[in-house]
Amino acid sequence: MSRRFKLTDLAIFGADPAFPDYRYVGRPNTGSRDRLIQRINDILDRRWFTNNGPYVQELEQRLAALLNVKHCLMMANGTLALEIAYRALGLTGEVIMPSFTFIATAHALQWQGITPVFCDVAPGTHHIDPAQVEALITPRTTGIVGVHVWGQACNVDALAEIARRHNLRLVYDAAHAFMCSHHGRMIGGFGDAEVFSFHATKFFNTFEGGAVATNNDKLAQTIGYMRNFGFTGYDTVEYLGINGKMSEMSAAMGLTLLEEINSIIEVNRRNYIRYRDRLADLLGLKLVTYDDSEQRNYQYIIIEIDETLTGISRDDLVRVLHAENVLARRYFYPGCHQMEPYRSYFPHAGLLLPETNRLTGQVMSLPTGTAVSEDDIELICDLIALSIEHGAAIVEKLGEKSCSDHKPY
Ligand code: T4K
Repeated sequence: MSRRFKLTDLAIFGADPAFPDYRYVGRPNTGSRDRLIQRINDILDRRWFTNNGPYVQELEQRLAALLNVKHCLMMANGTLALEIAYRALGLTGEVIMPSFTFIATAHALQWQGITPVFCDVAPGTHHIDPAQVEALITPRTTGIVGVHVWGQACNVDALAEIARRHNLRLVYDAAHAFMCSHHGRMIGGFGDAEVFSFHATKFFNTFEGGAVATNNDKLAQTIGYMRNFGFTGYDTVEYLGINGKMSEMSAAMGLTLLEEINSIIEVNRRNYIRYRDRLADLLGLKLVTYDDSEQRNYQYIIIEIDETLTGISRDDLVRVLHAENVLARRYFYPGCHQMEPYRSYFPHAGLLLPETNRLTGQVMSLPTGTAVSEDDIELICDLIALSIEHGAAIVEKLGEKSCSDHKPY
């Protein structure tokens, strides 16, 4: 692995890739193997594998304390957690949500016959625009879903006010925002409920997993029943339920990673600062910055590429990096409204989403986390700087090749 300083050092011009193996966005953090194996042995000895086992209960208590919420219900994954939260809150008809999010936020609604109504992001932010939310409310609207994109809170005050005035339920997709605060208060306690993802690619993972956090006792009880088929007693079913339970193996992973959570965040922060310092002077490249006065997980390194200034598009930059084995990702490309079934249901939705359309064409995510070294970041930044310096030559070389030509793993 060596620094890259001239155009012919780039793999698209025939050089060896900068990295011999892939650098990923979303490489899982692993934690102490000894502690995990110890817990797995406990699980095997106990022969209690799932259904509200002791590790799940312990994790729920620890997370509720960390997030300063009354209830944190562990789930099999974030998508099921969203579905159960939506259902337990009685959402029906239409629900307003941003299109600039991972597809699961929308699918969890549509899966239950609820229509996601796509809202634009507020200019200058990556978050749902409260002014447009208000304009999208109809007699069929029952709720709003805000997404704390990149771990930064969306406009919770404005959304709470709109929800109160129109008697709507308010849910937050907090999949990116575990261990993040807003005005000093931990994300998890806003709205009627907040939903986390603990998928392998999140900085805190339980292999697959998720949670619903809420301060509402009745809602927590309903969610608890719904994630276990609706059972309220040994032989009694009172709700339409599903299997949303977290397994003991997943909880063991969560408890193990929790022991190292601060050092993982510290690595993410160190990586963020290194990227921030190295990318600061590149014209046309804007890094999403984190306000250090809040608690942050720093798990996403997000840049926006303005091609009119850089001379190279976001997609061409992704192609250059992929050739170097740096698997940067386009997010949230192409936007929920451009994916099926929504693209067919609402073919003109994009007309109301100019900011979302701009962002989905400009935003990308760079590798970080404990699997990425400081030297890796130096080299990735060299490659980005070189690509911007020689934008025109790269664009000519790449021609019309599509960014989705390959998924290289
Ligand atoms: N809401 C939001 C805002 C979300 O971001 C998500 C999930 C959800 C809701 C739903 O929560 P879950 O139901 O997932 O708990 C990934 C994840 O699958 C997904 O969890 C995540 N968001 C989303 C942003 O990213 P893909 O399609 O990008 O995954 P994939 O397979 O391409 O993996 C990403 C990268 O991670 C790859 O470069 C390889 C690497 N990787 C992945 C896995 C699974 C590893 O190195 N090891 C692994 O085990 O969706």
